[in-house]
Amino acid sequence: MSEEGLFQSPWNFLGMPEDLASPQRAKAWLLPVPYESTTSYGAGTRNGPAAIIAASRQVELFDCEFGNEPAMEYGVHTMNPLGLVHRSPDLMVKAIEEAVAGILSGTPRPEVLVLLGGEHTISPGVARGMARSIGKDNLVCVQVDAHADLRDEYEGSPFSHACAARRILDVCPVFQIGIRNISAGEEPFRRSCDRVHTVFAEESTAADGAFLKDLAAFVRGKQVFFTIDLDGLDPSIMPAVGTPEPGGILWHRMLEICRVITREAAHIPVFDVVELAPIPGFIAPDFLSAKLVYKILSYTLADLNDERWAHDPEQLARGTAAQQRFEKGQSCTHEDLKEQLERESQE
Ligand SMILES: [Mn+2]
Repeated sequence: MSEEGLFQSPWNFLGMPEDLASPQRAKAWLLPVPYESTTSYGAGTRNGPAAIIAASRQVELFDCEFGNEPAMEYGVHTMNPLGLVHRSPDLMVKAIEEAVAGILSGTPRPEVLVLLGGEHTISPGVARGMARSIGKDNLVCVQVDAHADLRDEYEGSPFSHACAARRILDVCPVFQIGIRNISAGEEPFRRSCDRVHTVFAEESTAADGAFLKDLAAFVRGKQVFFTIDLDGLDPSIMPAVGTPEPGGILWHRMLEICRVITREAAHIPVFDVVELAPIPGFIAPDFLSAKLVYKILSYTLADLNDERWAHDPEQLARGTAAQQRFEKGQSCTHEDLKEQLERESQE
């Protein structure tokens, strides 16, 4: 008996068919890390990864911006969730470091690894694991967040979620976007530290997007660890976080940020999406998170070489060649697009 039609798509990110979800075939690997321990206000981030995977099965694989189904080319392997260590945050961070370093230097290994949190505490472990496997000479971090997270210690732990960026700074420089919550103790450190560049929320959301040029320069030619604390987004589109702060980044600006990074960086070996605390019965934030992960994967892995897909705001507004064709009602396969781009580059 054929299973086709009788059963739903596999229970993995995007509901990928088994062959495209195998570690041998998939260029993207997804590691759920449902860790929650030091959360200070609203709880529930331990439910984040499962909610994102559940929502992702409803995300349309066809992406208008690309004019095809990017995931069907690169494939996504959903790993079993990481074993959790509850004895102390520093032991959990250590476990994540081991896991990330192991995955990035293993065979087979992903071109892009995504970690789904869980609380932001996991991110310093990611940075350390990356430094171990790919070195830290060319490594930088871009952080989207409402909070500077520059405390050296919080509630007795240097590995609290409130110290995430400070611990990443131990490894590599950090470019922060969307910040609108910083403490009196953090601000002098921020000003004195030349390894951290902070774009506060007002500038992050300004219509001209002037900071995108600084971002482009920061990531250009670098290996980038992109860490997304979902509370960097505005609570109007992302209320399902422990500490919602008004005045955050909206969807299209978030995509602009992602395009600039993927366009300018040498590579994004790892990114994480953390702090989703699902609200029972309210699925929009879960869906947004899933779609954001899919978008970043496609920006990173879809084999597009569109020179016009640059960081210039006007060009971003015009979209990719694929999107322009889609909007004109012209169907556009990936092969069509590659041919078109090759033709145009020769002209
Ligand atoms: Mn935050």
